[in-house]
Amino acid sequence: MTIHTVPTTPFAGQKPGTSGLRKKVTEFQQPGYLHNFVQAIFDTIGDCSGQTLVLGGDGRYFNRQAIDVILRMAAAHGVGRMLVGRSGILSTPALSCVVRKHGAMGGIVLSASHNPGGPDGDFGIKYNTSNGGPAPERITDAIYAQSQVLSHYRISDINCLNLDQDGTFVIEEMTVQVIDPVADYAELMAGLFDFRAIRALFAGGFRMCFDGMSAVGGPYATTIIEGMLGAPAGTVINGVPLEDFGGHHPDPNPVNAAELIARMAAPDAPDFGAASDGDGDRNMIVGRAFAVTPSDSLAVIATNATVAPGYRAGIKGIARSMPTSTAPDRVARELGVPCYETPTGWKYFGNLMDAGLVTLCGEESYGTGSDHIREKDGLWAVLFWLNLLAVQKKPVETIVREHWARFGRNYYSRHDYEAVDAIAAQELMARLRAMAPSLAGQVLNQYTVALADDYHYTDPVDGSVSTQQGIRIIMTDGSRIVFRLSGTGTEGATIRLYLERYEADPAMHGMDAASALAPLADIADALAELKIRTGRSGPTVTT
Ligand code: VG1
Ligand code: CO
Repeated sequence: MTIHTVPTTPFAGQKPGTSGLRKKVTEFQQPGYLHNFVQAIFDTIGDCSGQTLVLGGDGRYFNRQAIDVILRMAAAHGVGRMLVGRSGILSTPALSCVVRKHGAMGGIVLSASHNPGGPDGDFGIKYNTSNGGPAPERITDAIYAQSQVLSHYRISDINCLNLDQDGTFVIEEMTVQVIDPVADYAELMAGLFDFRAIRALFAGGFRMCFDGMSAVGGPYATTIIEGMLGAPAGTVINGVPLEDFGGHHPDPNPVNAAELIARMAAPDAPDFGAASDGDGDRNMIVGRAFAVTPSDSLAVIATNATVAPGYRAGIKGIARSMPTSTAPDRVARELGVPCYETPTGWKYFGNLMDAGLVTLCGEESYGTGSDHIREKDGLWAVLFWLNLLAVQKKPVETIVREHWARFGRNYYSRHDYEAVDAIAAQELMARLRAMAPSLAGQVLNQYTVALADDYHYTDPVDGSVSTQQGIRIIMTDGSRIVFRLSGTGTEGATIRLYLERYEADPAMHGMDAASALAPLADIADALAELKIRTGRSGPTVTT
């Protein structure tokens, strides 16, 4: 066993985006590419001697090779103990749970989340800090800066070991502990939710379909929903993680989880449907022929938080990302708790949760979670809904419609223009940025603009500032149009257009979202010249 110092030269563009560094697998396969980024992480986090780190990923193609490299580099950097999920598997929320439970210094997550996998798909890597959450910008910026100047990496030449069985072994001075990827997480869930009530629900004939999307969520859902909660075998579909997710896009929305949506629309549909994404941190909630928007799901969870034992004492506050609908804000107002608005990406919620300012967080992109960990948590949201259904014994659709009747309905939709020309996308955003200051007061169709700006955020806890987080155009009635560029894509640029319209009158709650939002979509297209500038006749994906 020898530790080698290997000369290397920087790769351009190793800049973490919304959630870590995401690139094509082929880019990661270049000799030294992964090594350089991991070296930049070790250089940035400093002395790890005697410390514990956690390592795991969503099992996609290249996961195993990456685990091998990272273990050998961690050993070369004197890490005391590495907790690794069996076979290199840990969902993103499970990794966050393990970091917190075992007092680790941090963790390395291997995932490109909702992006497709396989040899032609995407791979990703992200560093999480000791609170279990994604590293804040100041750390990801430092990792990037280091990746651009480093001249060597350090790695042990030890042959890597069998990670398919639980156990402990030593490489160099580092102890490697292979752990059950599900156990710690399952125990945490059992403490938050009323498993007895949910078991009784299933025992009474309640039927559910959970779509694991051939991603990492499957084993967690199978152990907890079919195992601990007694749902019949077959409740979890696509429950075995595949390196390429069966060729699908592991993104739980009505477009990509079409199989689940079809089952939930069938005459013999189960009572409840759900799905999670590549790394298990997103969720979609579906009733019979009724998909719940993520923003509404967060609002419903906030309204009913106290049904779950872990939240009996009530919630301290809510945080949502800026493009997420303002439905949760209305709940926060009624509960008398604060509602924070942050830029897109879970890393912005960490400080708020650490400071005890919020309990629940959510994003429009099918992400929901709480301060039980510091990542969004797909299965947590599903278990919350199961707990709610076990208590209220009403269909999902009824729960949501009653919520709208009480708080009003926020019609909401996101339009994605994927893989458009990067320069055209930059120009489109630059033009909107320049236009924003003059929009206030303008009348656009039936709307009047109250405020238009390029959203920036000052973290209330540490005062850090994040600029250029999306162009928002807010109308006098609270309706909104938001434009931003994706920070997780790996091809060209992806423009996201977010549309929201608030409707207080229950008589107006029966429209489909597309028609309700059509006037706002027209205004957005006219302002941004979306179709002309992207050369597309419409969005690639509408959710
Ligand atoms: C997207 C979503 C964002 C989410 C991020 C990571 O980012 O919009 O809300 O936090 O993905 O989710 P972007 O920059 O592409 O819009 V995950 O489940 O891919 O880690
Ligand atoms: Co994800």
